[in-house]
Amino acid sequence: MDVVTDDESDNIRSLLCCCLKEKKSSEREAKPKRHSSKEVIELLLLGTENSGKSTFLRQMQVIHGSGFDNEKRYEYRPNIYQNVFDVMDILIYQLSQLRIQLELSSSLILIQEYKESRDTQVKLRAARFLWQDRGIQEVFAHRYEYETTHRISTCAHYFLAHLDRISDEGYLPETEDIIRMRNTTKGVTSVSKFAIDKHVEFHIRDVGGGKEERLRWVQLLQHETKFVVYIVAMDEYDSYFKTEDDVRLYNRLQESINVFRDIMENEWMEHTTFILFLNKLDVFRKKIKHSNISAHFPKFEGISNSEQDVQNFIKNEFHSIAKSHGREMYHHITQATDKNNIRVIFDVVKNKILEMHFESLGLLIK
Ligand SMILES: Nc1nc2c(ncn2[C@@H]2O[C@H](COP(=O)(O)OP(=O)(O)O)[C@@H](O)[C@H]2O)c(=O)[nH]1
Ligand SMILES: [Mg+2]
Repeated sequence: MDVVTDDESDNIRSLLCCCLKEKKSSEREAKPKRHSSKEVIELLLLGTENSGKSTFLRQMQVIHGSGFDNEKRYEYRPNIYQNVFDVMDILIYQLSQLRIQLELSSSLILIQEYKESRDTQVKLRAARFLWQDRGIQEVFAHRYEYETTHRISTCAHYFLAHLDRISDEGYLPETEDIIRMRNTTKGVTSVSKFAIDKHVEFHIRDVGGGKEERLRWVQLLQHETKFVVYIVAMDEYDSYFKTEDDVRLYNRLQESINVFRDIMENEWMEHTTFILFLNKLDVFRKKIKHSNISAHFPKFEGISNSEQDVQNFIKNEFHSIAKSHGREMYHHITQATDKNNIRVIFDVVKNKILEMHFESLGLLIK
């Protein structure tokens, strides 16, 4: 859970603005880069924490990279275990907070075992049996009541549902597990290179989206970034986080809009093309059936359980900011966990980027 004080948040935002403004326009001319004989296109992934940046990049590794070999899969094991422990820690804690009864008396011993053991396999086994207890499942069903302080990751249910497989000693993560894994990105990860064809290579950079991590965006944005994919978790319209003093609640979608505005307000970003990904379509679709966006965004006008109306509203929140800065922006509705969806969307994005890139070099023959 990402908790910072208001002051900290304001400081970070103003620092982001100042640093961005420092760059002189003469320094920001985007220069095409060449590595050997290939044209290199740099793409930076931005967006608040949990929006799907790393998932998109891992999906690219599957579609346009070499996927994950066994060694790599093995390396992901602790991370996947941590996804299980993160959710189980919260469920056990909230069990007592919500005063929900366990279904089975044996679960009490399992909780003790889970809490006290330092052995990964013992903890996994305990988690596996605990998840079968209806009391624990009930705590999970109440997750929206405590998500402001103890957020349960989007794919937590997937990992709990696959605990039989994951808790096996010989477990080797499947591609789907790696795609769905939550891994808090710290710092700027190295560039992932994808050879799209003989002539073009995409260099995609993923960064941490947490508040304290956003300072690092400055260094990257000063780095002649021509193309930015800004990712938004559409399902966050009814989700909040608390600041350290526990007084104010901040809407996560509003936070993403604010961060986007901060970036747009910087004049030296004028050479950067933004592509908006409205992500987590699957979660969003389920959510709008029971959660009314008007309760969180009173200015919403439309039918609250209409996928199209709510999507248009969210999309327009971002487009109006881009437009007020005279910027054109492309957007796509995405589901980063869905390989086919990302394959198709990236193909469209790639073609558009190539068109713009070669046009800027004066190489496009119309
Ligand atoms: N169901 C679903 N989960 C998603 C989608 N995109 C990302 N996630 C999950 O959301 C969590 C956070 O994603 P991540 O890529 O780590 O976000 P980041 O902080 O922006 O890098 C992970 O568990 C992902 O598997 C999506 O479109 N649908
Ligand atoms: Mg990440």
